[in-house]
Amino acid sequence: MKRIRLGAAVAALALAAVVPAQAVTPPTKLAGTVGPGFTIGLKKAGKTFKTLKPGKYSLTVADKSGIHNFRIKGPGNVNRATSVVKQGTTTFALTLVKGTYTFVCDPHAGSMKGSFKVL
Ligand SMILES: [Cu+2]
Repeated sequence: MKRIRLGAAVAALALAAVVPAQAVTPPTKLAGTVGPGFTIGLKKAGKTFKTLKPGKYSLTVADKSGIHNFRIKGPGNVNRATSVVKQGTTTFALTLVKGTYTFVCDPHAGSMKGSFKVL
């Protein structure tokens, strides 16, 4: 028993030593906006897009209205949103997997919406 536990401890230490040595890729930045009019948008490096690659993203949403919000929803249990009544800037850490993601303003989901695919 002791030997097994020691083995596990050594394995854990070895893993801890290896993981930080790997290059950590910073998350790709995305910028979402909603309001002040009836507009919602999402950009990467200042441009709209239709597709992204799977991976880690940092989404900063500028919510510029007290009657709109910004919700992003899709595969991998992604479902994050800003408040409808509050304004301000919020950053979400997202892990995107293959599939279709949508972003909407909940109170006006019929008209204020967009989507993109992760391929
Ligand atoms: Cu709205």
